[in-house]
Amino acid sequence: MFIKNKSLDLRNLFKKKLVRIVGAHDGLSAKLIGESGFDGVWASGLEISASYGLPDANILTMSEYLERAIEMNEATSLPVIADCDTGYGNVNNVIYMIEKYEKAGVAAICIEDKIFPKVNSFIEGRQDLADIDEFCGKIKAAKNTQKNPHFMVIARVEALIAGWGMKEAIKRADAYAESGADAILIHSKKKDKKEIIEFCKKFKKNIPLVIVPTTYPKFNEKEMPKLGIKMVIYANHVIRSTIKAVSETLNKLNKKGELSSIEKDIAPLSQVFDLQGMATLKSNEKSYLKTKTSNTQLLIPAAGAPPPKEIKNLQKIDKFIAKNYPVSLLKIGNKTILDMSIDSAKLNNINNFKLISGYKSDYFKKFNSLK
Ligand code: SPV
Ligand code: MG
Repeated sequence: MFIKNKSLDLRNLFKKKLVRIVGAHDGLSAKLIGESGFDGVWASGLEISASYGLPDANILTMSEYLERAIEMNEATSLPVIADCDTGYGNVNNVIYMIEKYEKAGVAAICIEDKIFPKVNSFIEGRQDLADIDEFCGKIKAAKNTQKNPHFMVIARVEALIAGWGMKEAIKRADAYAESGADAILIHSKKKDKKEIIEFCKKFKKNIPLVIVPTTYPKFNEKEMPKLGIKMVIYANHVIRSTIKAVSETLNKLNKKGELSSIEKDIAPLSQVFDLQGMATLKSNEKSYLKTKTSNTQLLIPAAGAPPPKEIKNLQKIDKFIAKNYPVSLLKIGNKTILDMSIDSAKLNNINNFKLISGYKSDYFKKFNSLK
């Protein structure tokens, strides 16, 4: 069986100037990223927990994050980088985690040097950093556990987030690079890019840098490569645009009380069906879904001339039609006798009809499809 090596795909992307990654929370959001021209998907802890309506603070378990990462990975051909927070515990949790994520076909994981349970980096208050040596142990264990040589382990430095300063950030990044990390994610919550630029200039190891410019959005991709930045992650912008769009649509509908007021603001159903892969489903049915009756052709004898006495005497039959139309085009209630035959055949999954006409066969023109 062919299994795509997305870790290798991601490694190859590093040949580009800058790898552009976008955060997602489920299969659909990952698929939309796949169709938008970006390089990969970040299975964001913030987005996933927000999509559950829960804080980004390790309330969800590893299995729940993994399930979403798998969903995303299967929904797109792009590589998925999983945000694995602190590794869900100590080094033994990290080993188990690597086995699971690698087996699932996730291209890379990222672990951060905080203490479990972490809290999102932009939340004021406790941002407890892990001991450097303990975190280096997690990186080494992760690298020794992976089986695919291309699988990537990204080490995330939270020293600037926790307020420990630039020196500590560089010290940690150096130690993590020496422990075998494949890239360093340096995180900052400053409102401008100066702190990150300073870090990039002071960091001397030859290992790719990754940034998440959420709080310093005035940072153009063109500036990044010359600073050693190899990957940029737009981590939470999908869920934020979702929240805004959904709230605005619901408010409008609530106010107007009529669906037409929001129709132009929302995706057409046809786009939903496209994203779901309905076209493939239909073509699979055509190729493979054989039922007992799917090859059956129904011959409908409809050559009869009007009108047997019995029909003439029936009530509710239009006298002109009864005199001039083929019998099968007589209406009983709202339906012709022919329509009734067709409908009951369709109920039995017979969709291939042949009409045998005779008397006034041109009246059957409207049944062109039955030729
Ligand atoms: C995430 O997207 O979950 C991240 C990035 O870890 S951040 O929210 O910026 O910490
Ligand atoms: Mg996170």
